[in-house]
Amino acid sequence: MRTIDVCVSPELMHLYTVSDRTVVVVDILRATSCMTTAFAHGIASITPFAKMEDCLAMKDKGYFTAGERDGKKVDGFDFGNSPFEYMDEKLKGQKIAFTTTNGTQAIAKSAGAREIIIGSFLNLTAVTNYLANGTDNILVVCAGWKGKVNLEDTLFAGAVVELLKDQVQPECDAPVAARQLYNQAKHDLVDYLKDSSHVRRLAKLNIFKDIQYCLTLDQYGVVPVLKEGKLV
Ligand code: 3SL
Repeated sequence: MRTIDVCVSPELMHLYTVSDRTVVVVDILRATSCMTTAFAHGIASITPFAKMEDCLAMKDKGYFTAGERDGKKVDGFDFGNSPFEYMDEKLKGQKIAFTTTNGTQAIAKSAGAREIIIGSFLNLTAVTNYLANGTDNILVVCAGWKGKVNLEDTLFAGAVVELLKDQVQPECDAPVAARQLYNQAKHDLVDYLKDSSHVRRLAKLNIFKDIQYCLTLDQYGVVPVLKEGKLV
């Protein structure tokens, strides 16, 4: 039987071999929710960067620049990290260079994986169908917050484990715990997460609308895949 594991923080990536796995990177609040939304609204590609200066340099190469640090849009960037910005008609068919505090760092730390895909609650069923049709063992990489664990990414990982429970076997207790948490939380994710650290952080920025949206299931059927450094 195929296996699934959950890396609850990118700081733990040294514990995992990824060269033969499909890795699902998740940053529910909000990087991978933005990416999913952008592809659902017709973006051509998103190139993720760990470093801000590398991202900004893409401006001269015909890219829109986008992202945040500590939740706030970076000065000089075209777009921030609200999923609602990625519904903009003017982004259709365009290329974005994107950097965020945790999400794009988690993608960088997953380098070397056989395949990297992007997950969010917005494309949960599309992601699990994609994984169900594959043959690789699976690793869900949670972006967390600056190396620390967060609840919303762990819940997404648990949702993937729950939906694939008949096809894949947990490798350690992280997927088992994530699944149990998701089953406790699934009836009302917004309520379950109300005291979580990043919800409190984003609430200070007054973006409750983003939180609610990012916790909505199955809005889109897209599955962004990393190919030659670009999500397509
Ligand atoms: O860290 C990230 O990648 C972001 O998604 C964080 S924030 O939601 O924009 O604060």
